[in-house]
Amino acid sequence: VFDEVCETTGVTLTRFMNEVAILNPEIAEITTLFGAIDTACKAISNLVKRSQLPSSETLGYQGNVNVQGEDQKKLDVITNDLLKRALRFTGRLGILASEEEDEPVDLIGNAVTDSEEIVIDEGEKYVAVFDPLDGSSNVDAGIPTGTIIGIYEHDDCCEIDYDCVDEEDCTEQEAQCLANTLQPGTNLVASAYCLYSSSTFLVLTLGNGVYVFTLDETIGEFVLSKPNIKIPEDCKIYSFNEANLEKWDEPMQKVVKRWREGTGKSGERFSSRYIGSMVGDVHRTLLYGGVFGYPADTKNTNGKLRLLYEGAPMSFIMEQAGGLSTTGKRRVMECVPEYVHQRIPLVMGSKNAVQEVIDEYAESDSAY
Ligand code: P6P
Repeated sequence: VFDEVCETTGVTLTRFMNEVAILNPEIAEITTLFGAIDTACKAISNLVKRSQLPSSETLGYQGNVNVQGEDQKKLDVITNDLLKRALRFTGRLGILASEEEDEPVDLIGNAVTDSEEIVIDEGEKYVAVFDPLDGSSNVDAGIPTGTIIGIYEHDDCCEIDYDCVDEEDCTEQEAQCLANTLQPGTNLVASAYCLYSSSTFLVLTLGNGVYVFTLDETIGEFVLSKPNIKIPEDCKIYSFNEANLEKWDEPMQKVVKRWREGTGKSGERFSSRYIGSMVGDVHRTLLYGGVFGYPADTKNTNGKLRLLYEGAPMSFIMEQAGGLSTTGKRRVMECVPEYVHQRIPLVMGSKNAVQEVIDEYAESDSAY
């Protein structure tokens, strides 16, 4: 379906989504959401680029600490509000969860733990989970940052065997489940990230391949630049914060040391590339091949990255491009979040290199 429509580079995202909607009426409403994502990412790109100007209103810290315990930058708050507003006014969204929100909220801002307050109207059939500006601590130094978005459908809840019969009986977890936010990555219907770097790239999948759009600022449109991309199966780049190496578990240390020494499956000595901003590291991995990861360590016993709005959406894109994404023992896409801000160890990228990690863990009794 996509081939005859979407192999034409230069097609704008708007036209791409219109054609997808014509050919796939059942997902036409998702294309409406991407209209909002398109606009929001252009606006965030502009905010990021201008954020370092002395006249910018977005410099510095908001003065709050978010649920992650991180000092919230003004840009974190502004981009979160911008994305929420853009998605909310599509009329297609029932619930949204964000790294910058303590709990998932409905369209009018009710936290889902007040489950009797949840307002989900007919037609609001999607749940959006997102990190509005991942890597924002890097923005002052001009290092790439990004927005990560996952889209789920309002599923018949409690596939997770909660015993919540009706909303009054629900615990906070069950209320969140009720609000359909705690779904595994295998339930994703779409994922996207926007990378704010030397260019602004919007990379998306609707479950049928990965499409890269580049922002052409002369016309103010994202244009298709790499249709249906596939990650190289072999690679010579690993991308980890090696300062943590001695704190990783044994299987992870063994594999990375082999890649360093050139004694891994490929027999090639790998180079290390790491910018400490997930969207930038994953995008380079997707295009050049490689393995990006943030394993568990003795300090971050569940790793650092969030399953719901970082690990799962990025894993969906990586797998759709022919790559793999694992915790070591489990496919990241199959991990069911127990709570919204759950962290997950992950290693993703070129199939053959990630398979080395999976094989090493299979022989170990590691927890992950
Ligand atoms: P570290 C940015 O803060 C982030 O959440 C991801 O974008 C990035 O991959 C990771 O943390 C970097 O963490 O501990 O290496 O600085």
